Formats: sequence, structure tokens, C-alpha cells
Amino acid sequence: MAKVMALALLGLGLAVFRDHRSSYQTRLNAFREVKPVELPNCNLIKGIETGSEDLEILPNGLAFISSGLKYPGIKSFGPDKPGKILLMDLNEKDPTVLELKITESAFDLSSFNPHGISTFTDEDNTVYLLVVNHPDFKSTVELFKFQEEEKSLLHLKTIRHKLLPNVNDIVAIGPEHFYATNDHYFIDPYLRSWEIYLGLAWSYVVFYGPNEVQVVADSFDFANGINISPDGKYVYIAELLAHKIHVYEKHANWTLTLLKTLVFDTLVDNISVDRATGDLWVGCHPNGMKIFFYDSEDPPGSEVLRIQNILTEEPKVTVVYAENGTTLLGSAVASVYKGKLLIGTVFHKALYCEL
Ligand SMILES: *[C@@H]1O[C@H](CO)[C@@H](O)[C@H](O)[C@H]1NC(C)=O
Ligand SMILES: *[C@@H]1O[C@H](CO)[C@@H](O)[C@H](O)[C@H]1NC(C)=O
Ligand SMILES: CC(=O)N[C@H]1CO[C@H](CO)[C@@H](O)[C@@H]1O
Repeated sequence: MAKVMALALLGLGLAVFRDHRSSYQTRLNAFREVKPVELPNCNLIKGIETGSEDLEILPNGLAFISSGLKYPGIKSFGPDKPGKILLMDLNEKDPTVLELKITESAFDLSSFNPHGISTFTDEDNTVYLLVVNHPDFKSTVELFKFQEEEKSLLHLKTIRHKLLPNVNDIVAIGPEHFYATNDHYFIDPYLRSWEIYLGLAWSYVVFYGPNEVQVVADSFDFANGINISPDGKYVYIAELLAHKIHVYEKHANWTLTLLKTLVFDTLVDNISVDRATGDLWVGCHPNGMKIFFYDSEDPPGSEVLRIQNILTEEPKVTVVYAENGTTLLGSAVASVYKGKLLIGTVFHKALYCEL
């Protein structure tokens, strides 16, 4: 309540004394044009038309893809269709997607609205898939067990918590332990829009465990993608509207300490980490205005960054792919497997390229 009051007063004050539009445009990188960077042999994946907004590739080449996100203010090409989780085997020459069946009669498929996903593999090689879900625009985290033979997901549990009101992405560090980004502080759509317009940076990151839930980092201008280094010692958080990726040291008690921050000229969305090299692959929105205010005549482009040696004094940042929206609208995530790059989008198709 105190924050609602503060917001009301601040909003009034700012509306009178300051024009927020220019800082808003800067935060959304509104004037950025895309200089194309091409890759050879790119193919759109058949069967993905309504988003591939998060994906994760297992070490054996199986990829999970969340599709069909409905998110306030963001375009959807399948507004009446529930979301789904797709599976792709990247070892195939011309991989196709298959929709994973969800088994558990009590799970409500009609309101399934998957967003960020993360996997956890235990000592017995059981693969758990954790999925951020927005049934009726609420936020839950769904825990599934992957059943490879049956090509299905067994729903085990729905996790809700008051510190998880607006979950965007998660990184699992156990079947029921994860870090999660909340991309907004407010749940109410009207307050959310003011929160973003004014750049209040009240978005935050939570550690969740069954016995302990705590805020571990805060004051983000839209906390978005989150991931962890292969050795489990560092956590990476993408701050979308500040164009930053923060590197945190993770402690045994789950708290995080900020080590360094990298700044970019693009809106950083999802981060995936190459388990072999430790490189970060980031799906980016070069121009945020075009992704938040979709116009088919002036579509959002796509951009993928690779960050090498992030922990050293001189990380190397490469634009691996960039395109103005002719082929792929609004890249959100990118990940590599055996010399190939799989690029997912917020609400459009998915592209598979040779590197
Ligand atoms: C967590 O661990 C870190 C590093 O050891 C320490 O600095 C911090 O005080 C601890 N925080 C809590 C709340 O115990
Ligand atoms: C987008 O890029 C394509 C290929 O580089 C080019 O043909 C097209 O004119 C560009 N469109 C805009 C609107 O810049
Ligand atoms: C895992 C993750 O960060 N998912 C994000 C991918 O991109 C969409 C588009 O902005 C975000 O909304 C997701 O949170």
C-alpha cells in the first residue's frame, strides 16, 4: 500500500514537473535501427508459429520450447489457443517439433500460458522441467517430470508464493529450488504500466526453496532472463530496460553479491549459458518500442549476442545474428548445440542456423 501511495504521488509530481517521454524512449531504445548480421543456412522450424519464447537444450540435444505466451501488451498470433511445451531432437538432420502431452487430469490445460522454463537433472538422470505459467495472468511455477519414452510431462506440483507475483524467468537449481525474476512489482495492469513508464525499477529477484523464500536482488528496471554459470558459482540477470547484464556471486545461503555489470545498446531478454564453454547467448530486442507496440508494417527485429569470458576484465561481445524483422520477429532467446544456433521469439517463429 505504501508503494501504491508513493507511486500515485510520484506520478503526479513527475507528470507536472518533468517530461518522462525522452527517458522512456531511451530505455526502450526507440530509435535504434538494425544493421544486419547474417548466418549461413538458416531454416525456420516447421510447427512453430505462435512463439518460442523460452527454450532449453539438454546435453543430449533434446530441446524444450515454450510456445503461445499471452502477456499483457504483447502481440499474440494465437490469442485463443492455450500455450504448449514443444520438444525437438537436435540430433536429427531436419528436426521437427512435437507437442509434449501433459498428464495429470487435474492440471488445467485450457489456461496454460507458459513463459520462462528451466530444467533440472538429478543423479538418477530424471529430468524435471520447471515452467513459469500465467493462468488468467496470474503467476505460478509448474513442476513437471519429463517422461522421454511417453513424450510427455507428468505434472507434479504448482508453486505459488506472494514473493512470486509477476514471474518472468527462472533458473532451477533443484527440482523445487530456483531463482526467479519478477519483471514488475505491481500486479494491477494500470499500476504496472505506470511503473514501467516512470522507470521506477521496482522489479526484483527471488530465491525460492520449499522452506525458505527470499528477495536476493532488487531495483531492476524489468528483470528478465536469469541463468547460472556451469560451475554454479555465478548468477546472471538481464535487466531489460536498462540494457544491462549483471553478474552475481552466489553464496551457500543463496544470497547474491553483485560482481560486475555489462551495458549494451539493445534490450537484453533471455540468457542461455553454454555448459561446455560458459559463454552466454542472449536473445535481444534492438528496438523495444517495436516489440511492446507491435505494428505489422514496422515489425520488431531480432538480435543475438554472444558473450565470452564474462568473468574476465575484458569480456568479448559479438553480434552473431541481427535482422530487421523480415525473417524473424522479436528474438527472445538463443542457444547452441553442436555448431548450430536455435533462436526463439516472443510470439513468432523459431530459426535454426549453422554457426
Ligand atoms: C550469506 O552468506 C554471505 C557470504 O558468506 C554473507 O556475507 C552473508 O552475510 C550471509 N547472509 C545471511 C543473511 O546469512
Ligand atoms: C530489412 O532487411 C532486408 C534484408 O537485409 C532488406 O531487404 C529490407 O529492405 C529491410 N527492410 C527495412 C524496412 O529496412
Ligand atoms: C527465460 C526468459 O527470460 N524468458 C523471457 C524470454 O523472452 C520473453 C520476451 O520478452 C520474456 O518475456 C521472457 O521472460
